[in-house]
Amino acid sequence: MERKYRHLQPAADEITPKEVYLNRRDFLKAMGIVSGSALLAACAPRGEAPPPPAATPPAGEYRDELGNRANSWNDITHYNNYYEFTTDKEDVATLAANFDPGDWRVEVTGLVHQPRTFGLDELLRFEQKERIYRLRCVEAWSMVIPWTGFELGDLIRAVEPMSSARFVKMQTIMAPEQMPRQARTRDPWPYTEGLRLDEALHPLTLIATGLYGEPLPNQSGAPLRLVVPWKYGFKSVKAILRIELTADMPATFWNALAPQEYGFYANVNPNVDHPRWSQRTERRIGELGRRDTLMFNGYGSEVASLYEGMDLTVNY
Ligand SMILES: Nc1nc2c(c(=O)[nH]1)N[C@H]1C(S)=C(S)[C@@H](COP(=O)(O)O)O[C@H]1N2
Ligand SMILES: [Mo]
Repeated sequence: MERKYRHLQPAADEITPKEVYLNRRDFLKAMGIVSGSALLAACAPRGEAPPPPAATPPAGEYRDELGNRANSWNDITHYNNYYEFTTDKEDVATLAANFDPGDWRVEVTGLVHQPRTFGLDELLRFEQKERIYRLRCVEAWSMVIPWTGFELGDLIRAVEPMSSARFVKMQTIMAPEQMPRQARTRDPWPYTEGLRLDEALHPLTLIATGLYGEPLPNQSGAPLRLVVPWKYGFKSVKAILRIELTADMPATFWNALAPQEYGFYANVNPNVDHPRWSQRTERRIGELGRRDTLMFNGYGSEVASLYEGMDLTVNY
């Protein structure tokens, strides 16, 4: 177990009987192997959405470090943003069900000493971790999601960044024959996102390969997607195919579509309104009423130092 971020793991031993905790830990330990083969199976050319977890997790077991209960599998996989398929959140699951990722490989290139293309099996060799993170969409809704995956930093260090590298650009697949809105619209596909290198190397920055210990379903970004919990959800690009280290800040999908509304940094900030709505509160899916939005989505003690000297009242 990683020490520094131990508090970001579920405090399971405090809130569940030891027996349940140990069983689940043992299960997760086996995950590296289990999810490896399961992921490969998920790549077989079939049109079935993966099943929900065999057993519903014991009530209260999955909580974030603030004590918030995780959203259900059903919430997390039936209320999605995935504009390659549709803008209707409840239709993503159905429309993405037949998406066939094929023999997925991730090209890591640009300002690195060891450019490399990774197969999924190789990526699953990076230490797999569980992280229960809040996801705050720029549209002012949120969820708590138990991801499994590895730190993006592990991948970046493996390709040895050059000292000239300052940013990391991440791109999804271009597959208009499978993704109806790529064929239908003139949006700047493929969906591209980026981070500053120090953000990408931050230990909270995850490449998720699973959800509730199951392989990532298509609607969640199979076979792998970024998760940056202190930023608005649109930064957490799904179905990553290509990662490039660059000297200059990369152009991004939402910034290209509406630069005055969606900045590059996009840190969750209740004090900076979206031009068309307030960001002060949010609707947690599955709850009545609204919650206060937290600065950096509640991860300020971990990440605020990355932005020292930056004017946080600006929508970057
Ligand atoms: N490729 C791609 N990634 C994407 C999006 C998208 O439309 N396409 N939407 C983003 C937005 S706006 C959000 S809020 C999150 C939603 O992730 P979820 O559907 O797993 O909750 O995915 C992000 N990643
Ligand atoms: Mo979003």
